[in-house]
Amino acid sequence: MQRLAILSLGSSVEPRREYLENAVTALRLDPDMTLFGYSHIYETTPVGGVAQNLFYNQCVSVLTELEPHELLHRLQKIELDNGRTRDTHWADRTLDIDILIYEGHEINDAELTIPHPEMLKRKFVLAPLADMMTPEYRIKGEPVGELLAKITSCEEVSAL
Ligand code: PH2
Ligand code: MG
Ligand code: MG
Repeated sequence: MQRLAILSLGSSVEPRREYLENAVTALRLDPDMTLFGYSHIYETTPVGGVAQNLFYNQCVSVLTELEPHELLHRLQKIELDNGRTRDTHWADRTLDIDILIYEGHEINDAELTIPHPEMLKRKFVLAPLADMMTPEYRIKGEPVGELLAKITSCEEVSAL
C-alpha cells in the first residue's frame, strides 16, 4: 500500500536552489515514489549555532511503498549524490533531506525518529509544511498552523 511521507529539504551552500531542485528531480525520477506535493521555497536563518549561512528550506511529500528505513536510505543516497558530507554535526550542508512524517508510523530507533519532535518546534519546518498541507493539517493532534503560531524563537523565515 502506498503511504504519504512528508520530507523537509534544506541547503545552506550555494547553489542552494539547485540543490533543492536536484532533490525534487531525484524524487520524481525514483520509480518507487510518486511526488505528491511541494511547498514554496523559504529562506531561513540558521538554527542551532553551528551552521552560519542562510538556508533554503522546502517541504515535499511523496507517496511510496518503501518502508521508512528503505526510504531513509534512498534519501541518504540523494544527499550523497549532491556532495553531502557528514564531518560536523549540524554544519552548513549542500543538501539535507529529513523525513518529518510517515503516514501511519511512529518510529523511535537509532536511525529514525518520526515524527521528529524537535523539528515540530522550528519555523523553517512548519512554515513550509503549513504552506504545503494547509495550516489545519494535524501532527500528533495539533494543527500545524497552531504549532507555528506558538513558536517564540527569533527564527526568520520568508517565502521566496
Ligand atoms: N537544519 C539543521 C540545523 N539548522 N536551520 C535552518 N534554518 N534550516 C535547516 O534546514 C537547518 C537549520 C540540521 O539539519
Ligand atoms: Mg536536518
Ligand atoms: Mg538530516
